[in-house]
Amino acid sequence: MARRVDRLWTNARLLTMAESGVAGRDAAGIVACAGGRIAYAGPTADAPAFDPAERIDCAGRWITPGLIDCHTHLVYGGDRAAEFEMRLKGATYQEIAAAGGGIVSTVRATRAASDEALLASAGSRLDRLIAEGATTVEIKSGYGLDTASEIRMLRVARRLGQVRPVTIRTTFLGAHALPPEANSDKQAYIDRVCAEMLPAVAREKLADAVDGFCEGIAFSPAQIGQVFAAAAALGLPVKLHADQLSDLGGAELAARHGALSADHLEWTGEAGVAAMAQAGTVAVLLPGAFYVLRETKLPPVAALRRAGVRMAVSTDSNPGTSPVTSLLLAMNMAATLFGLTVDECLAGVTREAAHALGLAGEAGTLEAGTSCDLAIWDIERPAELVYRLGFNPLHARVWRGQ
Ligand code: DI6
Ligand code: FE
Repeated sequence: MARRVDRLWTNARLLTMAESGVAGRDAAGIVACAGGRIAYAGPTADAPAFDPAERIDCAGRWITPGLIDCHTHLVYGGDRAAEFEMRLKGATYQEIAAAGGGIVSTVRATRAASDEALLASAGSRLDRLIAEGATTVEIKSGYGLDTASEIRMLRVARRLGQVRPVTIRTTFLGAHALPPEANSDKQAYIDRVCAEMLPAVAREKLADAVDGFCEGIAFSPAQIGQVFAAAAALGLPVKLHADQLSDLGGAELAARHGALSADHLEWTGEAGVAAMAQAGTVAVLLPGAFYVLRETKLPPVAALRRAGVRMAVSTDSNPGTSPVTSLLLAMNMAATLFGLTVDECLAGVTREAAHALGLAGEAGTLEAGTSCDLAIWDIERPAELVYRLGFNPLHARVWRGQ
């Protein structure tokens, strides 16, 4: 008896991204979907008999898992075009931040924006990601920096998941920068993050994870450790903006707290890589920020690879250091600037990005049981997704089987 399914995509070439096999490439494959989940994805020859309600002929197109952007700051007010112009004239990111610009200027604009304005501007950025095949997007808070504003950002992020056909994961980033009213007292602000902001966010179940910015212009390892302990007490997983502009031991700190991911990592040393490998912490590489800030210190990709650390690739979409809304471009930059292979780039925006969000087995691969999130591409070979710039060959996108 043929198994009844909702949809069957036939005559496709599959990049299943399953852990086994060379990136799970199947020259002639099918995908079957039942109840929004993949019932089968693999070679046509090995497939059981299916009786689909709908059959879609892919005419030899490639199917990958729907793309996952595992590190974004999509919700914010205003823009930072003026700061971009200042940097073109020679000011550095750190100088602008120290002078009250940078993240804090976006905090002012975000607090001043209405919920509707935040939803609209973030929605249009999200649409750019969706148009390139994204089916899961992580969104951080961190431009509110007081309880009410952080909660507002996270509510807007959650609402985006109701008004767009995409899975949204939210991350509380209260420890992103010192708000203007904090009078330079970082410790008092971190105490407030732990005692007031984080519990309020957790009470409303508005965050799937907790993040922090460990950096000279932001918070110390001890302060981030305090935030991570508070997150653990509330049962929330953690991740970290680590070693982006200097090596404060961010990778080790993240690993010590069993973080899902440590992100950026330009300044991470051997000890940090070893700690991440030991803890199973994913390395999230963010070449957009590296490019925009014209950084020269490269993340330790060869060491991460040698140590078997999973490497994800993400846009870091934010108004200051990475005004990027293209995962295809992020892959190109990860290859050209960081030396990732095509297979590493593709895994970085699918399977490994799922690991960075704690969604392994739920998204990021084409395997029986995972959410039926697909990107169907008009390409001859997968490398085209990485090597072409400003080219979007998405033919169709499927989210939860639709
Ligand atoms: N690192 C980044 O790249 C972003 N945040 C962070 O902690 C930058 C955010 C911004 O400049 O607005
Ligand atoms: Fe970031």
